Amino acid sequence: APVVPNIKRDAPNILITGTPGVGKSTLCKKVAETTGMNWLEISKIAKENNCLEEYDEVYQCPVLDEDKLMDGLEETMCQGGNIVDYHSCEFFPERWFDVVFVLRTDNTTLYDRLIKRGYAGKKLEDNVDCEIFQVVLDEAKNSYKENLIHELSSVTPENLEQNLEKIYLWIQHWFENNQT
Ligand code: DAT
Repeated sequence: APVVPNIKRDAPNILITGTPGVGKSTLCKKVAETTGMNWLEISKIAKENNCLEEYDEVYQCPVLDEDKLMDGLEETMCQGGNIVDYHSCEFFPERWFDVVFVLRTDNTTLYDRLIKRGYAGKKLEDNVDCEIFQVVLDEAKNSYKENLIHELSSVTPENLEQNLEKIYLWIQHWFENNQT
C-alpha cells in the first residue's frame, strides 16, 4: 500500500537536537515525565535494535545504519506524541516533526560538561567545534522549515525551566490548533 505522508497526528512529534552535552536528555526526561510524551533516545534505540555498524576510530563513535533505524521508527512516529532526542537531525524525514528545538550553550560550559563526561582529545575538540560553528543549527535550517525551528539557550538551571515552559506552551497551542 502507498505511504500517505500527511495524515494528521493525534499528538505532536517534537525534535530536540543539539551538540552532545547541551542538555537534550535532561530536558526530554522532564518533558516526558510531565506530559506523558514518549521520549525516544535515538542513540539508545539504535544500540538496542542493532542499528550500529562499524566503529569509527577517528570520531570514536559507532556509525549509524540510518535506513534500518528510520524503518523501525516509522510506525511509532506516525502515531505522534513522541519527543525525539538526538545530536543530529538531517536524516529524519521532515514530515515526522511538528517542531524542532535546537539547544545551545556557550563553549566553556559545553567544554566543562564534556570533560565531566570523560571526553578528551579529538572527540572533545570536535564536539566543542560543532557547537562553536553551530553545525546542528545549520543542519536543522537545511532540513526543516524555518518557522518550525526554535533555538533555546541551555546553560543554566533557569534556562532549563524557561525551556520547559516554552515547550509546554507550544504543546498546549498545538492541541488548541489541532482539535479533532
Ligand atoms: P545531552 O543529552 O545533550 O548530551 P545532557 O542532558 O546529558 O546533555 O546534559 C549534559 C550535562 O549538562 C548534564 O550533566 C546535565 C547538565 N545540564 C543540562 N542542562 C543544563 C542546564 N540547563 N543548566 C545546567 N546544567 C545542565
